Amino acid sequence: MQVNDVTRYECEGLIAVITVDSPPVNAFSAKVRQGIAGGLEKARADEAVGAVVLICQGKTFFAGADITEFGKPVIEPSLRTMQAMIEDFPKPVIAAIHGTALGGGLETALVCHYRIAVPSARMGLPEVNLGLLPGAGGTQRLPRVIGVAAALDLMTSGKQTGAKKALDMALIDRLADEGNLRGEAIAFAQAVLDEKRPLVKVRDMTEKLEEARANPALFDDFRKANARKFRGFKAPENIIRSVENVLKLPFDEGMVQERALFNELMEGSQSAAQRHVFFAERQAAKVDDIGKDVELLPVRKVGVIGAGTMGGGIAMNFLNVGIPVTIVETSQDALDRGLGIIRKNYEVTASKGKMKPEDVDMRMGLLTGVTMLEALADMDLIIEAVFENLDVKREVFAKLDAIAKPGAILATNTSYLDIDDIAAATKRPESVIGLHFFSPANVMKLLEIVRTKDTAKPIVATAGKLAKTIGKIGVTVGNGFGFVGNRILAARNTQCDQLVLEGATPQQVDKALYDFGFPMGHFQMRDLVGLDVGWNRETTSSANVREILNEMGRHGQKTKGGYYDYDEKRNHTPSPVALKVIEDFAAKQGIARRAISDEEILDRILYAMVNEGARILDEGIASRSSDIDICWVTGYGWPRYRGGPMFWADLQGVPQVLEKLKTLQAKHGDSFVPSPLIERLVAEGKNFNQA
Ligand code: 3H9
Repeated sequence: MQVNDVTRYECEGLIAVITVDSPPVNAFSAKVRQGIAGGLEKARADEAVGAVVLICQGKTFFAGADITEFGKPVIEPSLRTMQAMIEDFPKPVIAAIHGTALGGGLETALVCHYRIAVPSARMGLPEVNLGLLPGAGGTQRLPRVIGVAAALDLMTSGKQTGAKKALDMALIDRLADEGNLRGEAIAFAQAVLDEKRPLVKVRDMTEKLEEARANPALFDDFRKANARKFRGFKAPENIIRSVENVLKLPFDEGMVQERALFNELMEGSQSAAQRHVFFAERQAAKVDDIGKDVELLPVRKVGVIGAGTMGGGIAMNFLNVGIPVTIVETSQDALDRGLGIIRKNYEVTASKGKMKPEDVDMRMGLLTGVTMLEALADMDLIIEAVFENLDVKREVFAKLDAIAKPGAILATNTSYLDIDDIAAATKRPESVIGLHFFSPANVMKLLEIVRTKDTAKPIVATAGKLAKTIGKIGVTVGNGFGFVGNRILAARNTQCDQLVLEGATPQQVDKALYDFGFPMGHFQMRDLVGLDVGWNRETTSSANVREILNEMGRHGQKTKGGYYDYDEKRNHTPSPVALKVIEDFAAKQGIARRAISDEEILDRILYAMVNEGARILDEGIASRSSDIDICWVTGYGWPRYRGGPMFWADLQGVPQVLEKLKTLQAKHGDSFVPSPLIERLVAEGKNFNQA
């Protein structure tokens, strides 16, 4: 019998089964909560019912609170009211878990009296990723089940635990056979009745807390050990404080405090930013004119041209998911070096226990190294990762055109060049696309999928699917200098270079960016990447500080000197040599150096970036402002808790952004001329998200 359109109620002997079917992920929407409450009422009223099984249909158990309801008035029963009904239910309630029990989903399983799960099920409290804490009792109940240290780790990392490990930790009571969850949950419920097992309430458990009681330093040790990881984020600290309450307060008071700490996060800008990122990541996978009907091309064999750092990293992505790769280099030496580095990378991963030793050989077994492009004739996808020079790339593509089979996807990993120009070297520009990986390519999440005016839809759709397959977040962007990410980086470059000439030091600029939340400063990043990337020894002409540093052999970390000096362990210190170069160059340019405040540094950098983002949006290079945010959060270290440059701009208010740009333009010139889009948005009373 249907309780409502997402909840079914059935009886199997003495057991009532409440089944929720609310795609896509059975989040606790008002309807779901009402359905469960309705089901429980029926089970309470029916004297023939001895126990209740709570189970879900579809791909997963409850994935948590319905995030789309956050910030709206609560419709009763709230999640907590519904949980109280379950916990205080006079008959045993058994949670039957498959898929992922996440957030409020796991918290609801924890108010059930017993839990059973299939081996493939996964469990976790990922609220921290949304800038929140588990606010439906998770911080108070999980430590009581698995202990304080393990609970802190799970909640502050958002990690998921598999069902077998969950059984070991006593997070669940029983494993069911895969595919027979309903049957086994009913049998388990019957056993609970037959054995007259008690109504176990996690809230009453205390045994697992003893270890932490004996070690009160645990919390501060945990804070210290994770200080770097948690830097800037508010949610981990609120989680820790809430777990501290588990030891200090009676359960009900702990719950009151949990709610207060949850509300504090919910009302703050960090959670809004992180929730924005959550939806923006999913939105990025959707391309307006590419529906589900667009044909996807098979990608069973991949060719990579260039076995340097980039080519090697790109190849690893495919090897990691079992797709064979043929990698091409011009000489046997370069090829051997490249293959050696890939193997070494895998061996290092294995030595850290993050990969089985036998997987190293398995992955290397999928890799073929060659020195002839002709070996790529039967590849489904070929990715070029050679030197960043238009003529070189055009030459490669002209050759590929003659070699690659019809229908093959021809991709370039260029970071700035015009892909239409590259595609024009072939007779099949519709097959050409940009796949812009970020260094290190096997680690960084972002993949800019660059679509030219000619790229065929199946090629774009296939690239999007492929991004998911290899664990990347693909953002489809248009073809234009630097696409999205690097074009905004270029705007940041201009300001950073100018700021140091006008009087700031590299470390002052870097500190401002670090304090804003970037993992490292601008000049540190340049030194890390290498100042010689894109520098040409033949044509260099001391035209800027960077060229001069390169001419002096200061290429960054690898030469122990760039904008900073580096010791053997790559620790950096301010460089008097680099500062002298900057001062001399400024003098040559007639720039009078002055004291520059941190506020000016941040304003100039951030507003220049936002302005460039607005231009990119206006030109259609990005199709939505949230795509720009995703590029910068996942590719360039923009702090997730600030949501990306365009979200940050919306938070400032678009009229304020316009005012600020006008002020900066008056003081610092034309690089701050506001994008026409900003003027239009202000006139229309809209923000970037509505552009
Ligand atoms: C919470 O529980 C707070 C409580 O502690 C306290 C409350 C008082 N709500 O990811 P997918 C949508 S906070 C609403 O592509 P997958 C998603 O936007 C919550 N919508 O699928 C997408 O929509 P669309 C804690 C949600 O198979 C669609 O579902 N829980 C929610 O790759 C498919 O999603 C979490 O943080 C939601 N909770 O992965 C879990 N979840 O199709 C968040 C998803 O329109 N969810 N959607 O783009 C996930 O991690 C993944 O979605 C999941 C499935 C692993 C479940």
